[in-house]
Amino acid sequence: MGIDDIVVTRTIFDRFSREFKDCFEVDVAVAGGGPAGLIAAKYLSIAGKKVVLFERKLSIGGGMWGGGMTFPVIVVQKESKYLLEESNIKVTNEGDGYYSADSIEAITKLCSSAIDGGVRIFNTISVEDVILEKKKVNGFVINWSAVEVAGLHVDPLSIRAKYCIDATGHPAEICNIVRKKCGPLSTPSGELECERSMCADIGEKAVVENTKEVFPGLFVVGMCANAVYGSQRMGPIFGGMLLSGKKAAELILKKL
Ligand code: 48H
Repeated sequence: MGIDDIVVTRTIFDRFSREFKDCFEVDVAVAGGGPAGLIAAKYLSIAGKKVVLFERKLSIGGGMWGGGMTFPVIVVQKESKYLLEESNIKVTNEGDGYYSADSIEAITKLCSSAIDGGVRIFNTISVEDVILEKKKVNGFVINWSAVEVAGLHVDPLSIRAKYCIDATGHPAEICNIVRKKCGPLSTPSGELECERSMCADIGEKAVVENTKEVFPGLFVVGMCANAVYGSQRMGPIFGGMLLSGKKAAELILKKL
């Protein structure tokens, strides 16, 4: 039997349509598919919650691919290495409490285990705004990244979520939008603070402390949490990103 091009087209369109429609109303929506967003999404999903994750780029993984300065290795601390191992990522003990992993293995397996855990991931979709209802963030406003890149004036679509997560990393994109359009954040000044220069020791502790509800309905994880609350960056040590994602999942599970 030959291959019918139109059957291929119909299969792709119908399956996408089915899966996209299933994500119009979810428990949790995540903006950004870096390590922090993937871990948060995975642990929410394996706890039985319906989770959708939108990633602007074609590839999932954010800043983890490149390890440190493109050397494809990441470093984690003892207390976070179990989060790699739970995704079947090989971890090497380097002594003195430092552990290393291959960054490409780490990010591909984090993504794979999030999908196995039930997370629905859509790439090439950017979150460009939030739904604000009764002074609470209740979902994301989304558009094709290609529309964004081309600068086309195309109105977006929306999905509703009981809780949303800003996992957009350094630029803290969703928090910036919420501060501008919805009101003050739960930072001391109500504004986004300025991310601080490198100090891994402080930054790694801070990223877990800063993982919280930054505005009703919106949580921050990973590098975004330090950008919003004005804490240090930490370079290619990724334990804090993983622990932050796990903490966000636990905080949201208590609320759902
Ligand atoms: C959809 C979006 C949008 C949007 C952005 O940068 P990330 O890897 O973020 P984290 O917090 O998971 O990890 C941070 C880590 O990679 C890092 O940068 C570290 C540890 N830096 C330390 C240092 O000293 O520099 O991933 C964020 C993802 C990316 O894939 C973006 O493409 C995506 O979010 N994204 N997706 N809608 N509006 N904005």
